[in-house]
Amino acid sequence: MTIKPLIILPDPVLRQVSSPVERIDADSLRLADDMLETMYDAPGIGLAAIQIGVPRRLVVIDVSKEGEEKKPLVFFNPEILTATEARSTYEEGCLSIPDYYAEVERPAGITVRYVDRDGKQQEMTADGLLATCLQHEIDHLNGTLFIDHISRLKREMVIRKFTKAAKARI
Ligand code: GNR
Ligand code: NI
Repeated sequence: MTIKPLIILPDPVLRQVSSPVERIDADSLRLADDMLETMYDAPGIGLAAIQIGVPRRLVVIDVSKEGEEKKPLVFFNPEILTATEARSTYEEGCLSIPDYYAEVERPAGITVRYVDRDGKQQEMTADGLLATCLQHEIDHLNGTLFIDHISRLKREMVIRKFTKAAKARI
């Protein structure tokens, strides 16, 4: 397994729409394992393939609490089937927007359809942090970032800050 470098705002790669994973083979399973290792190293609770520069519809998540047993989840081609009317608000962060956090309101519960590591179609109903994280990751597959859900003023401030930092690094 390999820890991969993370793509950081304002890299336009983050705005790409990812394509479906065609088949669950050794390559796609290795990609999932590399993503899990990269996520645990960061550390983060979720990662979309595009965050390591791979435009494929693949998400990994682990929302287990520290000190508890790890619970790695892998979702190929996840799709939201239903969302609750009820909303919940979490302070979100993103490994592609380091050290910036903001409250985002999203549906409190969702049902997702996805393909698992064995290539089997599955459905999962999620609430709490898992529901929020799944929506954050599925947004990445569509080129959407959590800052797209905050005020334009805040979003433009964050983008400006990260654009300046990127220019200073070149
Ligand atoms: O590590 C992460 N924490 C987090 C906290 C609240 C809501 C969503 C997340 S996902 C984020 C990792 C990440 O950037 N995934 O794309
Ligand atoms: Ni993110």
